[in-house]
Amino acid sequence: MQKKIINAGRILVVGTQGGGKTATVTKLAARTDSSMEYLEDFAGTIETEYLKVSFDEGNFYSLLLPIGGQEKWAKLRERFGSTAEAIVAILDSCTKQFWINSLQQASSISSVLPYNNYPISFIVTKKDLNDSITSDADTFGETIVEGIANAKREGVTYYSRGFRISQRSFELGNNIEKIPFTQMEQIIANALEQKYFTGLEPGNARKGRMLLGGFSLVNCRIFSRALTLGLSQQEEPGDELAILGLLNDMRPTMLELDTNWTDLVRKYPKAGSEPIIPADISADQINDIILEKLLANETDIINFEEELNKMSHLTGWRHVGWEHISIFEEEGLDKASSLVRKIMETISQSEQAEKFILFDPIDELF
Ligand SMILES: Nc1nc2c(ncn2[C@@H]2O[C@H](COP(=O)(O)OP(=O)(O)OP(=O)(O)O)[C@@H](O)[C@H]2O)c(=O)[nH]1
Ligand SMILES: [Mg+2]
Repeated sequence: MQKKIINAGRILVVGTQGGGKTATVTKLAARTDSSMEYLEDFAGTIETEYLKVSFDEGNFYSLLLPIGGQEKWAKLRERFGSTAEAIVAILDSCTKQFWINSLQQASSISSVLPYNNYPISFIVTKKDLNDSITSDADTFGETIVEGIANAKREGVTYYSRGFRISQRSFELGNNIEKIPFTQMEQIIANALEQKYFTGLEPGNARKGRMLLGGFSLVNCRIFSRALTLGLSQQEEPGDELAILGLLNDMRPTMLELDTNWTDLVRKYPKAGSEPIIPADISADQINDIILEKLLANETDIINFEEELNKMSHLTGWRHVGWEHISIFEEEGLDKASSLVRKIMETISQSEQAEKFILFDPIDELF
């Protein structure tokens, strides 16, 4: 008897940059395709990738498309979204302030989807790192307070234009009371990099060893940015989505990319004035912010799920489920894999809907 081969369609994987879209999907694809391997990469996805995830000896499959999470891929995301069969949103469990950006990416697609019962699910990543940081939160606080003290005394050295290539520096001075966001982001990234990595080589982000499980160079940067945001205050408050958009514009720190808040705010005019961080912040305060504002727990995930469900009458979504996983544990990959399979099965239940038909402006006007 001839076997039936089912292609369940294309599944779009969205979420804020550095959340783990490429890593998660590549690991899933590698389970059935031995030529695939996930290699840690300092650069983010350019445009998109096409990765085949299959079940039943390859007879039931989908193409998963992790779209680059940075803001510059917004139009591409919408264009690809209009022909995708389902959405998986990726949320980083170590930077929960950025979740709203992932949700925004998913909903930007649903405005172009002519479907009801459209399958959506979310995968919360970096469970391993969430655990490591929780148990090391005290050390994070102390390391950063030390980093600020060093920066005041000796100034800050950083590298731009590629990994550790062109060296640059800035002074803070001993009497500084408020540190601007751009500089604080670099101080935190430097302090954590110095504490949690060894053997880093200029020009080669793949060399060097992590000293804290799962805390990659990319994770160090995404986390430093989220923590700087968590510690900051803004004199002229900006719009939350504009701020998150601005922060999601680049993968390295702003200074490593030779940019800063003042330049970026021209692109995100609603983001408000550059946030500042009190220079005398204590290790305990940092610790509290990490635990309250950055690291997600079960309640955060359930609240997010409620938000998603509340939106479904507008979006046409049918929420299929969620998992909180680490891509470095088989158990996590098993869960993600079952979830993807469930999404693929749900695809056949989505229905064409009238409500999203776009009006024709020419017809309306004449
Ligand atoms: N510790 C830990 N790190 C993870 C996990 N999943 C992803 N990462 C790390 O997160 C970083 C970013 O992962 P990517 O897969 O490149 O993120 P992305 O969402 O594709 O990012 P863009 O392509 O920029 O949109 C990498 O250093 C990954 O190794 C996880 O479960 N645990
Ligand atoms: Mg990617």
